[in-house]
Amino acid sequence: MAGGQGSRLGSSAPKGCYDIGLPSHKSLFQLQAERIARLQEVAEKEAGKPAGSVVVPWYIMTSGPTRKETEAFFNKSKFFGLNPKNVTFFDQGEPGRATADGLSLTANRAGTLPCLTMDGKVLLDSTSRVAEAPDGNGGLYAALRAPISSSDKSRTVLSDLADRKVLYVHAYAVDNCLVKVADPVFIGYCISKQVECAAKVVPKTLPTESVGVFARRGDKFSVVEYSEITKEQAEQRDPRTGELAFRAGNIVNHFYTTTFLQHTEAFEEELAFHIARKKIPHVDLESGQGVKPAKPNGMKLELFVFDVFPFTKHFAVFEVARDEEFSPLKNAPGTGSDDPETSRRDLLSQHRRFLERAGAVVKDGVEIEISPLVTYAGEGLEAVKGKTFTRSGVVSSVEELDVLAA
Ligand code: UD2
Repeated sequence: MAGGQGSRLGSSAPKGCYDIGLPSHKSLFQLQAERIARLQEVAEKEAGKPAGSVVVPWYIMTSGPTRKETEAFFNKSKFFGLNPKNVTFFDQGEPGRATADGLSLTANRAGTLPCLTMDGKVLLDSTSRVAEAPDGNGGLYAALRAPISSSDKSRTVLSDLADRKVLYVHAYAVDNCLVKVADPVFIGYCISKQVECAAKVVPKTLPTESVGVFARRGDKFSVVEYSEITKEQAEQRDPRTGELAFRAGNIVNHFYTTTFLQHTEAFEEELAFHIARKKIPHVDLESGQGVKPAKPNGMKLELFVFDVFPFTKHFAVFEVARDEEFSPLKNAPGTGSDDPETSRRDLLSQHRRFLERAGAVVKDGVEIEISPLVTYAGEGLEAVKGKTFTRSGVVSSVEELDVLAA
C-alpha cells in the first residue's frame, strides 16, 4: 500500500522512493525489492528448484500523481533486479476521476472521496471542481478489481493473482523499513490456522502511540484506530499485569487468502467512512479565491483497510517483536520518532543483531549494513562466526563480510 500522500513526512516524492539515509542510500522500495529477490532464492533452495523458477509477484498500489513517479523510479532503477513482468502497479484512484454523474460517493469507482466542511457541505477545489482526497487504504479492495491498464480492461490484480494461481497475499504499508515482505513465517502460521485474514501486531506501550489496537466489538474482532479510541480506553490497564488493556498494536501488515479478497465486494458497501479533520485547500464561495487554511477546516473521508476483519469467520493476530519488524516512516527529519533517523537507526541495529546472533563481535560505533540480497532475516551468515568487525561498511555478499572483518 503506497497510495498515502505522505503529508506528515513533508516530501513530495512517493514514500517508497524515500532515502532514509542508510550508508547504501537505498530507498524503501529497493529494500523491499531485494527482500523479495532473496526470499525467492531461499524458497528455491528449500524446494530444490532451479534458480529463477520461484516468483513472488509484487503489486504496488499508488494513488493520484504518485503513480507516474513511482513507475519512473522503478524503470530508472531497472526494477532493482526483479523481473518487471512480476511487478504490477495499480491505482487506488486519482483526484478528478469523480464519475460523470457528479460525485462518486461510493469510493469503488474513483478511489477518491469528496472533502467536506465541518458541517458536511462539499468543498470546491476550483470553481469547477470538487475537492477530493484518496479514499484511504481501505480503497485497496475496490482497486484490486479495477482494470490495471486502460488497454486491457479485463486485467485486474485479482485476475492476475488467479492466473498465477496465487492462494495467499501479504499486504503491507510501504513506509515500514523493517517490513518482512511476504514473510514465510507469518504466511505459514496463517495457512496452518486456516484463516481468511490475519494481522501482525506489536505490543503497544504508550497510550498515545499512533497505532490502531485490536479489540472485540460484540463478538467480532476489529481495529480501533488511534484517531478514534477514547483517552480512557487508550490508558486502560490490565489490573493483573499493569500492561495496557488494548495493547495489540496494528502495524498495517496483513494476510489474506485470495478467495477472501475476491469476496469483499459483497459487503464493501457496509464499510464505514472514517472522518479525518484536516487542513483542506478550497475555493471561498463568496470571493471565488483559493484558500490555504492554517488549521483543520474540513473533513476527509477515509476507508480503513482493517475494516474488513469483522466480516471474516476465521481471523488471526500474530504478535511480532517491534525491533525486528516495525519502524514506520511518518514524520519529517529531526522529529525524533517515526522519522528517517529512527528508521535508519532501527535497520542498522537489526543488522548488528544479525551478525552478533551469527557469532560475530561488532565493536561499538561500527555500522554494518547488510544487503537484503545476502540475508532476509539473519539467515546464511554462518561465515562470520568468531569474526570481529572494527570497520563500518555496506556489504552485498558474504565474501564482502569476510573482507570487512579482516
Ligand atoms: C496506519 C494504520 C494504523 C497503524 C499505523 C502504523 C490504517 C487505517 N491505520 O495509520 O492503525 O497501523 O499505520 O504506522 O491502516 N495508504 C494508501 N492510501 C491511502 C492512505 C494510506 O495506500 O489513501 C497507505 C499508506 O501509503 C501507508 C499505509 O496505507 O503505506 C498507512 O497509511 P498512513 O501512514 O496514512 O496510516 P496511519 O499512519 O495514519
